Amino acid sequence: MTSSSSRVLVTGASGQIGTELLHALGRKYGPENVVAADIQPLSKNAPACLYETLDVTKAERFEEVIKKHRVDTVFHLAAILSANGETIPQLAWSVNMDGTYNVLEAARKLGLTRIFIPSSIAAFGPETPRVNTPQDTILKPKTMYGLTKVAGELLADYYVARYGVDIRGCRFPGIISNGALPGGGTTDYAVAIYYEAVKNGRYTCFLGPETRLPMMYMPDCLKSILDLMAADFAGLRHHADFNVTAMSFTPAEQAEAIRKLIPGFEVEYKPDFRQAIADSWPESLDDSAAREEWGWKPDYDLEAMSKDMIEVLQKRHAEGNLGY
Ligand code: AKB
Repeated sequence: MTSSSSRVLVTGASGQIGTELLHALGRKYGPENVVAADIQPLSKNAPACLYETLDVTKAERFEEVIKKHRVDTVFHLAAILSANGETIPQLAWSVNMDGTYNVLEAARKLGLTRIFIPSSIAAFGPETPRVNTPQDTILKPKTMYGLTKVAGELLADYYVARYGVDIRGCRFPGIISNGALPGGGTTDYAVAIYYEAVKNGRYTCFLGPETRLPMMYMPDCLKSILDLMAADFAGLRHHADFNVTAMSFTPAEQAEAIRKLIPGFEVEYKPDFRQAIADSWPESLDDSAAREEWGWKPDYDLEAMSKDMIEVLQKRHAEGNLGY
């Protein structure tokens, strides 16, 4: 059982989710029990915690870090996201596949208690039903990132069934936050739009105005990770592939929500290669399996999230500390 005495490792700790997960895990387990690992230095918004430089493709080093800190639980967030994955598919394969294989092998060999490995809406593809996408459906993605996520989900199921390793994970939609910026994803626009609205009152969006995608605010993302990790394993019929969502909107609808708080906010649309990626993803998700199996329920919708994002960013901007 993961308990309050766990020692946890977060890979990809400098990233958008990693930076804020470090804070949440520090509160839960105590900062002395949280080890941050990344190939990059931590974000300036990260809390004080133990840190190791780690390239997740290096299996021996991965195991060395786990042994050195007597880690029993890993949150394996290190990954190359969808847009960067199309720019450098070979790197996406190696980081996403070798990294996932290495953490699973470490769990098997070293007897880790529990692992969290996120998947993504990128696991779906153009042949998947796009509206209210079912939990169990066609998984034929067209991006390198997406296919590594499908392989990761299947590999996780294999390690659960074959070796009894306890692995959990969610298919995350676009995650919106104000801690560390996202890097190299197709949904990054939904974060940048708030920063640009606060800083410049205008934004040039790399997706078209009617591109509807599922999204989630960071507090809900952290809640989903912690709740899924705390759930009774015996009650889970799925493992590392739970659909989770909080809202779905288009860039035009998000701009309208922002305009209610920043009147006169202007958006120009210049779709680039990321449009094709977004067009191959669901518009909305059916997350009833997560709701039934471990009680998933989000708190934030578009209005509540926009209000919070803009309040936080306007305050930081006024203090000369927007970080963008
Ligand atoms: C991306 O856009 O690549 C990610 C994701 C949806 O997994 N944010």
